[in-house]
Amino acid sequence: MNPKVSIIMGSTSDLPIMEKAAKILDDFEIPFEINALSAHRTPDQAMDFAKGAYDRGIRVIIAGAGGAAHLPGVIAALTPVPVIGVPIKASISIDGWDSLLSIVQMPPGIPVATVGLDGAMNAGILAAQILGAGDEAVVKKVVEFKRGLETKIVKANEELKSVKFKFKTN
Ligand code: RP5
Repeated sequence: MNPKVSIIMGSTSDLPIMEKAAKILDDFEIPFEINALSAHRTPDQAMDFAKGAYDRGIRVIIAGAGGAAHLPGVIAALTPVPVIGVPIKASISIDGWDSLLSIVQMPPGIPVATVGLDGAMNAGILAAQILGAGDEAVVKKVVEFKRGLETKIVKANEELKSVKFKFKTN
C-alpha cells in the first residue's frame, strides 16, 4: 500500500496533536505515512522529502510544527503537492500565536492551507476532501462523516427541548 498523504511534524512532542490527523485518515481508509522532520534540525532531509514527495505518489502533505514553525512553509516552497499546515501550541510557544503566524502568513506564491491552532483533525478532513476531488470512494467517506456531525446536533436539539426556562418558547 503506497501512501497518498504524508503527515510530518517538527518533533515527536507534536504527536499527541498530529495523531488526530492520522486517526481521521485511518477512519477514511486513506493510506498515509507519518514521520518527524524538522526544517531546523534536519534541513537536508526536509529538502529531500519535499523534492521527492510528488514522485513517490504523495498528493497531500500535512505538516505540523510549534514555535518558529517553518516546516510547512519550507516544504511548500519545494513541492507542487498541497501543504496543510497545523500550528501547534508547543512547550516553547508564546500562546501558540508564534506557530500560527509563522504558518499562515506565507508570501504570495507559496500557499499553506492553515488550520486552527492544534487543528490536526481538520487537517485530516481537509486532506481527504482534497483527495476526494478525484476519488469517489473518499468523497463517500467524507459525506458519511459529515452526516455523523449532523446527527450530533439533531440529538442536541432533542435534549435542549427538555431544558426549561420561564420565557423559553420552544
Ligand atoms: C518545533 O519545536 C516542533 O515542531 C515542536 O513543536 C517544538 C519543540 O520541539 P521539541 O523540543 O519538543 O523536540 O520544531
